[in-house]
Amino acid sequence: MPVAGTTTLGGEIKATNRAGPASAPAVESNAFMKLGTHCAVLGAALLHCGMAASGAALPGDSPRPNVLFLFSDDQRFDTIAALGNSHIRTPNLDRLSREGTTFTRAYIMGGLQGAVCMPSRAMLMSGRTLFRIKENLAGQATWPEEFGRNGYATFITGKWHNEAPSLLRSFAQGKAVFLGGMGNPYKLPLQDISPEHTLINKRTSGEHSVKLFADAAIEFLKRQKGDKPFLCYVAFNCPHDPRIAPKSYHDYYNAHKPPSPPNFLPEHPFNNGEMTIRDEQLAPWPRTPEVVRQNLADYYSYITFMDDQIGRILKALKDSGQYDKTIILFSSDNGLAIGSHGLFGKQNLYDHATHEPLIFDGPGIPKERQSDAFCYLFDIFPTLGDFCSVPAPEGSEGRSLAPLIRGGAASAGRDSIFTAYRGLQRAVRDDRWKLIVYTHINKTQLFDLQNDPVEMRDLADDPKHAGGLERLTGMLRNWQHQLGDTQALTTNKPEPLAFDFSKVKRDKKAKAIE
Ligand SMILES: [Ca+2]
Repeated sequence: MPVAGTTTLGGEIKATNRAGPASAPAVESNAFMKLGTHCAVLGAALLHCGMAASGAALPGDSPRPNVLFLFSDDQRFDTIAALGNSHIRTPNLDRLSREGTTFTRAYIMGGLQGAVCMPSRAMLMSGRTLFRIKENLAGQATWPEEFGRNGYATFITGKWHNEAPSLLRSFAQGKAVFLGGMGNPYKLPLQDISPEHTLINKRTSGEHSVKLFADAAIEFLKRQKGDKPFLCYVAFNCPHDPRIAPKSYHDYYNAHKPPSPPNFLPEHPFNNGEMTIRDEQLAPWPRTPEVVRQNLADYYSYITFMDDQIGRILKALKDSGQYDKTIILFSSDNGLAIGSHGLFGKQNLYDHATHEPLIFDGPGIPKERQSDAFCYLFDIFPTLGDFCSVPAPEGSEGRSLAPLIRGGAASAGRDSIFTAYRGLQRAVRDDRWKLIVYTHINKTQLFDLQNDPVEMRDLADDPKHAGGLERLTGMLRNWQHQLGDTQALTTNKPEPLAFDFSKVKRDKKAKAIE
């Protein structure tokens, strides 16, 4: 049964935790809340040894921890049971969250095209902000390259969406690599990286790709004897559509369908500039609760299947004897609407599209902690670099979260988060308020996230909030200036506000947006 007050989709974890299960840790504003004596003892031990300040040495007998990087594809932030979703089963992600530190306000900066995965991953790998990346990373150094240069064995399995040259530059070893955006998991084209840094063994997956990626990671982990630290990057093509899991998972969720989200709408209330892109064509208009619930059931089936594969990888890590020397990281490249606000895709700036799960676990990472410090996915590698004594590649702009994790800082130094989608949408959020600007129609939305975490009550036209609107617009312009974003926030030739769905012919075989 859902916990009373639990927001399953679109809600903030902060609100969820307040009403959530007794075991769910609470969030303390821009700081950590310690739970239990264990982490307090660990924190004290860290300080006693001077490790928190040094940044290099960590508990355990290795000053250079391994990294197991688990990365999913299109997974919303609110799809982990331990973080307050009582409708999904994610026992292994739950365990990671309980045994580690979870950032509850992690975001992607957005995308300048519909296939948001590409810029998201380019930002992750390079540490660069949105307007300074090349999506194929040509001429831009990556963090895995730097790990390799600094003595790490680097390995990839799974999805790489930034083209072959940057892949071959970034990882020394690779097995079952999918170079692309999406595909049927049973028929996915896979390749390996040869010792000569070429792509070999091109084949079709045959088995489910998510299982094959876990198999490849397990095989790599079995080979590790501790003579050299490793970076093992496992990028699942899950839960990106087509959402096909083994039948038993679909059977379970078809019998236990999640409810439609609290911010469900049959149609988006105005033309956001991206009303009929392929992702939006995955369900007919008007959306119905039944169709949304079926899509969510398939989405959750796929996530639970991936969670079981993550369990296999974690067991292999334990069996390898490397578990206590390994930092485990879990995150996802972008979110998805699936019925929230009448949308289905990731081509918007509501929280469900840009807000990501982010968990750190392992040596030096306090257990059972959450932070609501503002962070971006391009902070992940700077953080890992900090823990692993790997210097930043040229151009990396992300900030290490390690001081926060170690408890020596109150925040990541940001008081707001900026997001962008093509030339169409810009948004900024601070601790309480969120502004979204639609540049092609001269429309602005203002949400009070404290009282309306699912972004349903637009206060932009309320004269009471005129001052707040001005303050946030100034904040947005300041971010644009800092990032080199020249997009005008208004237009002289606005498109009509309303969108007429009756004239749209839905293409059921619409070209994939990756
Ligand atoms: Ca994605």
